[in-house]
Amino acid sequence: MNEHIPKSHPRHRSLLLRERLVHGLEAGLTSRAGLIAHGRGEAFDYLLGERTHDFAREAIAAASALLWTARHPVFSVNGNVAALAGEELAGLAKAFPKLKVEVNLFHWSEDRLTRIVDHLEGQGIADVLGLGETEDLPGLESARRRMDRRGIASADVVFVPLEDGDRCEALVASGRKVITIDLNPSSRTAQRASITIVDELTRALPALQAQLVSDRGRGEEELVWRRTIHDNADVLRRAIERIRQGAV
Ligand code: PTJ
Repeated sequence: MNEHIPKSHPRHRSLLLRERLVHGLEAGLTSRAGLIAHGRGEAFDYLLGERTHDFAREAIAAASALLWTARHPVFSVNGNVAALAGEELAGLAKAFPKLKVEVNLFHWSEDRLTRIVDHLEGQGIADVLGLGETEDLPGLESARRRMDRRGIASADVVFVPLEDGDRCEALVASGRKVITIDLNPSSRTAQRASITIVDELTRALPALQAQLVSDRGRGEEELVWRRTIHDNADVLRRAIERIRQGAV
């Protein structure tokens, strides 16, 4: 699918991600609105210099500590995440088997949900949730209120990249800890989450995987300390400052 994008092209990586999304749309994984959401992300990535900054690395370290010390962590997948990062997510789930994966959609349809579950299981992720018995997240009217009983409904930590603000707020209000990946440090999700990784999804997930592997076997006390001292407001302030400086 990518043969027409030469490796030498200065925007090779960015064009490749667009291809993944277009392919996702054609395969019935991604919503049409997902293309627009991606464009917004691209603009912020451009302003951030398209690289992983220190403030993102700090958030990744805190996220790893929170995931290792969680009772039941669940990763929530939408149509964009499925199309962009199925492979990266499979790597993460393999390195950190405690993580359950659940499909949760804003533009809900059973057909798309089933396609995404099949796509992720085809990537090697076992027992993808979302099609089972659900209950509603209080305070949310959109289709994203659905929580699989075996997944988000019983989770203490929910990882929700590329999230909409209402759901993030409702998850936090329900007492759950929320980790997000969002290139816009001013979004409501970024501001409300417990830990915000301001970085591009497909760069952040392999970095998180490496961090989880390096934290394997680390003492509980150290991990709890790391997640406790993490200052999300400071991370967001530094990301906004980086955007103000302009792309270099
Ligand atoms: O598949 P569905 O039906 O659940 O719909 C999913 C979308 C993405 C359409 C829906 O969740 C949505 O509209 O999201 P928003 O509210 O546009 O939020 C997406 C956020 O993610 C924005 O702040 C973007 O800047 C950011 N973003 C987009 N692409 C990336 C990203 N952040 C990191 N990496 C990206 N690749």
